[in-house]
Amino acid sequence: MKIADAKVIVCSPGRNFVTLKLVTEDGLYGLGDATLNGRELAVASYLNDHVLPTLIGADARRIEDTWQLLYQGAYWRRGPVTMAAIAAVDTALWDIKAKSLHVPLYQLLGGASREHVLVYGHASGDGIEDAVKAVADYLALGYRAIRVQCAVPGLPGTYGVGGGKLFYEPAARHAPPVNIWSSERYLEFVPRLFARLRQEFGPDPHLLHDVHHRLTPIEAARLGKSLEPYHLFWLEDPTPAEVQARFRLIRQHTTTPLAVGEVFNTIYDCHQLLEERLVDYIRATVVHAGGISHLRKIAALAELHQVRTGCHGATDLSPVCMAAALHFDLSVHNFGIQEYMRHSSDTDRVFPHQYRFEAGALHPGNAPGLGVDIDETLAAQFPYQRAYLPVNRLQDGTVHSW
Ligand code: KDG
Ligand code: MG
Repeated sequence: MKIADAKVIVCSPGRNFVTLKLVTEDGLYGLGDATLNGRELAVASYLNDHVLPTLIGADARRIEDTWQLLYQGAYWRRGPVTMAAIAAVDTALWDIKAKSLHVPLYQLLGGASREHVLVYGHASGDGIEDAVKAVADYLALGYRAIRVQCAVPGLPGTYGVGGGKLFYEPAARHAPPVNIWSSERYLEFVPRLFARLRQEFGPDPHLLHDVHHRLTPIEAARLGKSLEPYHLFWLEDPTPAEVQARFRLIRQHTTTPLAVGEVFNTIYDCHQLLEERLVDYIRATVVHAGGISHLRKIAALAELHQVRTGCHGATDLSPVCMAAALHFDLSVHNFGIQEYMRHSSDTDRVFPHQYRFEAGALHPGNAPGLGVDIDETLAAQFPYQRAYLPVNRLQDGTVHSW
């Protein structure tokens, strides 16, 4: 089963997506997401200029061998561009293999470990009472787990405040938007937000919060401690994780569960966090962590240390990635939760998919392969638009993590 054709499809149905399509000599095809928000064309070039010419004529059944060849064979290791490109090839090959065997992908990954996949949605507000209303709206839709972000009083443009829609798009055309940040104001505000949410909704809904890498370890420890009475499902990315040992300090001070890893590319980014059990959920997902093959290795290491998965699932991860993540989530034993930020209707039309939301959970469906397709004619009507993620500055102008 040789790979006969390979193409990269770049489109922008509401936002940019990079999709790899591999076609075999038998006419089967598989899809892989290669989207890297704000740096999309770098991955498209990596695939077009360097990877795809080496894949034509290769055996589509040799998934692990292809992964190792692309990883070790490049000599230059890791990094988001390389790993998104490898992920796309890996995902497309798993799609082809499952289609060739006429089974949904999760059957090849060990079969279903559960009936469906618990997901969380994104509620937000310009003030605490707006956020309370947004959470009520999500509960009415059937969600059982909700991430809550809220504009910090006195700060323009707080991360994650989405204007009342079911999806939130931080990337903007032409130039990076500039947000202004104050950790002092944020640390004073967030415990008040969650106190109000628990007062309104009681102990049952799972509540999550994303710090988006903005605090120092001791500030993160303070936040985790002050949120303990409101028992969050998780506190996400409390501090940047390039130095994994930073999490020791947070861990010494708080029992609030921690989630980290949406920007991780390989197991080497998180092995210490897992081995020392410095986090409770690992957020790496298919497109940014080397595909299904590599993500399974991360999950296996996490399982050894009782860390559960919580795959990234924001709007910039295409329905191809979402479908792949759902097959993975359904199969691994140590699944925790899946982020599910909905896509625009244009995106859903370009990527028809089988996965369905019901009662706060998703199921990938039982179509052979991933259960997701791309309408190339429609995709061509939405050409690429250059877009940038925001940058963040402190009130005195200093650049800060966004
Ligand atoms: O591209 C960046 C987004 O995916 C990210 O900001 C979303 O932090 C995020 C999340 O938790 O969904
Ligand atoms: Mg996040």
